[in-house]
Amino acid sequence: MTGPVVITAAVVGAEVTRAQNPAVPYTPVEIAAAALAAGRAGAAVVHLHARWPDGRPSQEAGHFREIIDRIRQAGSDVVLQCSTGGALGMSIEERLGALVDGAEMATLNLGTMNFGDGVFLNPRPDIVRVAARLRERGLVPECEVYDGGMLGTLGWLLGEGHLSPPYHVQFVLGVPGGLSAGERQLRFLLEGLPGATTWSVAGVGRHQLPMAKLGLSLGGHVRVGLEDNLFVSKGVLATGSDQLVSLAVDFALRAGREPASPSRARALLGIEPARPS
Ligand code: KMH
Ligand code: ZN
Repeated sequence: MTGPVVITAAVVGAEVTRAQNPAVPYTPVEIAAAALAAGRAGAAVVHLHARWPDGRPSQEAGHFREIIDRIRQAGSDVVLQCSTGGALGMSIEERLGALVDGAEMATLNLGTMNFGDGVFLNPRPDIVRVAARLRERGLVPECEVYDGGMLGTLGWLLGEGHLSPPYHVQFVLGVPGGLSAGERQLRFLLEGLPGATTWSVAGVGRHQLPMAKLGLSLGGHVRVGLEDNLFVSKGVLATGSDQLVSLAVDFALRAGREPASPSRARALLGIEPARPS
């Protein structure tokens, strides 16, 4: 497989903590620094969450604004993707707080599921509401697919006109409660995609790096970072999401895939070219 690969760095997430890995960023300053380092390492897209200074998940617009401003003020043109997934237990209104000016993409989670010991609530009316908000704001949706049935919802959204291209699909595999991470599972999902689309894969925990290699070999794009995985190898903590991005870059080059620049990623994902700030 040839063609550039869009590497997304999920640098913070909502669930992982500094007690698990001291490199998990919390403040806007730290999150922006992690995003900038990931961009320098070769990520074209950063998937952003926010935190309160004590590490609790935040969907406060002010936090997202500060993160984005800091990334742009540092001169990075990395593609900015904000999470509307937030954290378990947040209302949909709270989750939409992440949609601030400057965001270019945002996630659209395609179904309710067990998520570890909790429940990640995404009833269909909420999905439709998030999709409408993304459309209003001109954001390219990244559809988060954790299990096979969510592809049915993707097809329904397209059929009802709630979603239309450009959109991107992210398969997040290995969440306890979702589809497990493996080649058979990914191939099954790819067969179920309703129509041509760009797609990417994110493996959770120890599946992250093997799934990145698999995604590369199948012609997809890949996501790595501390949100999904805290380790660089068995028992060895990653020093940051940039280290995981560097590994993904190595895998890509070995697979004959050039890591896409942010501007190439915008063209591939159907995002308007970045406006000079
Ligand atoms: N924190 C997870 C429950 C997203 O970013 O859109 C959901 C999540 C998905 O991280
Ligand atoms: Zn996320």
